[in-house]
Amino acid sequence: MYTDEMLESMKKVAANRNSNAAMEPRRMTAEEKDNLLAAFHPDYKKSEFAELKMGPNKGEKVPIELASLLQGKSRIENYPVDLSSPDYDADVLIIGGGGAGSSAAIEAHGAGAKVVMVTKLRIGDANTMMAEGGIQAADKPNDSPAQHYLDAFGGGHFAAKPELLKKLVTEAPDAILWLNHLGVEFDKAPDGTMITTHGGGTSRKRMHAAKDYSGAEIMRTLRDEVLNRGIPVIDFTAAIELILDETGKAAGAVLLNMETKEIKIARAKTVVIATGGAGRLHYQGFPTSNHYGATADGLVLAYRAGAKLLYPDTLQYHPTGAAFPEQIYGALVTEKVRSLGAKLINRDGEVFMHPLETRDVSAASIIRECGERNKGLTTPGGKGLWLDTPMIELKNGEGTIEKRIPAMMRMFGKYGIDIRKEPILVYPTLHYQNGGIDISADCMSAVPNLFVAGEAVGGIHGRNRLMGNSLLDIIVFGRSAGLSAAAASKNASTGKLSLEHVKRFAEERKAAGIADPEISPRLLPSYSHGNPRAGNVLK
Ligand code: MEZ
Repeated sequence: MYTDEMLESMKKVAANRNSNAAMEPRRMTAEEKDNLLAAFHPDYKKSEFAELKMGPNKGEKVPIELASLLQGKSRIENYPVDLSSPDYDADVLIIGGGGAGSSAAIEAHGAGAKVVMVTKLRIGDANTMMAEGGIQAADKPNDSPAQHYLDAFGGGHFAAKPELLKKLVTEAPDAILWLNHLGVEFDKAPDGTMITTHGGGTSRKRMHAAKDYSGAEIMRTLRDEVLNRGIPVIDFTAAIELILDETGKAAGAVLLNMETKEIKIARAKTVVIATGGAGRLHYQGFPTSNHYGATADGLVLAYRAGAKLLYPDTLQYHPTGAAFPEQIYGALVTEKVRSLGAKLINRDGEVFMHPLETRDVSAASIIRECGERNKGLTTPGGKGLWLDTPMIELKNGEGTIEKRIPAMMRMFGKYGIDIRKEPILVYPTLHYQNGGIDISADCMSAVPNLFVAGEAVGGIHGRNRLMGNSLLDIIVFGRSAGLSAAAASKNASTGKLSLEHVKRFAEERKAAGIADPEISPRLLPSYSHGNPRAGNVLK
């Protein structure tokens, strides 16, 4: 299965393992990091960005694929939609069935609101389900939310919106308690204290985990809670346009049944967008760790309705996507593998960086090692280098891998790779959208009564996110969006439903001279013709 080059290189990795495991690689200086990012991080590749010609972020650069969707043609542009007799009526309409949407639904329901959730796949088909390594919270005696803030603010290049980051870190301990009470099976020591580890860029061990399927465990618990409460979940139903009222407030959504293609109307006093990320747009041709529905839909809907985006030009490439075998190309290899002691090793068996630099720095360093330095190995998808997993048991003792990262052991084991004995090949994979819809601390966007939570939000993490702060933000901001929306719905009445903003957007697009616009939101990725960057599967 392995190529000769891989087998030769593996011998060098094994020969150097003991000395590599014992060494402490130095951290890069701030200047080294800045230079590295500018030269090798995909966010700096100017040719991959396009300037928006219209909408609230006109004049700003975003990834080419996103520009095409944001300036796209509505699915209902030439399609008469009857708003006169809505199919669903809610106080709070939640768009998205992942961790943020579910947390919002639970809290809004708890506050007495009539909640309806719509999701284009099924509840739980979301990036939350695929998160592995853990969730951060400063709840140990040697730690504090202030310390958590400093780590995340620095890691995000001092660009996070202070009020959002403050909310994230101060509400984190309560988020963990909330999940624990709901039934999440966190890893605990025999005395009941939670086991915590480091992530890249953290100064304290504050990563709480459920082995290496933390997201699946959290999503399982949230989904049970939504269903046990009897909250209506309309699945296989995508929101394809927001509905506003005559004063410009969010008032519902036009829905598309993904199976029958029927159009339905949801009227609501408030709307929460929790549609997640964009990995399935495969920016710059990268593979992705994201779930099938991650196509930036919420950004498109909100943009058309007048909401501004913050940092839509910054993406996270997780340093360690699987680079081999081909069947799992791009799948997430959790950062917890490095937290437990595995180091990144080049073709010559050399450690070339500290394993727990922040993600953007780590990804850029791997790209440089495989590219300019030509110290990577050829894989079916391109290049890769080693993550020396056997080091974990050298450092922590036999049995650690099976106990702490069983999902990784299983994922590679399916292909005959025993990660306790052999290193694995990795390369950066598109993982997270750092930017998104701009919100205030109560989760409201620039469109009144339109709330946003989870990966669709921009600005919580600045221009780079630390591991475990995303599972945290879906809980903190999901809960908050649910509570804010429920409170706002008490004073809101549904006015006359309107899609005038969609018409106006079409006129603006024509005036901007955008020819042959793509239909958006994309809803599902297209893998036709072997080109994941091309096309729109649902016309
Ligand atoms: O926060 C994340 O993205 C995360 C926990 C990923 C991982 O490496 O496991």
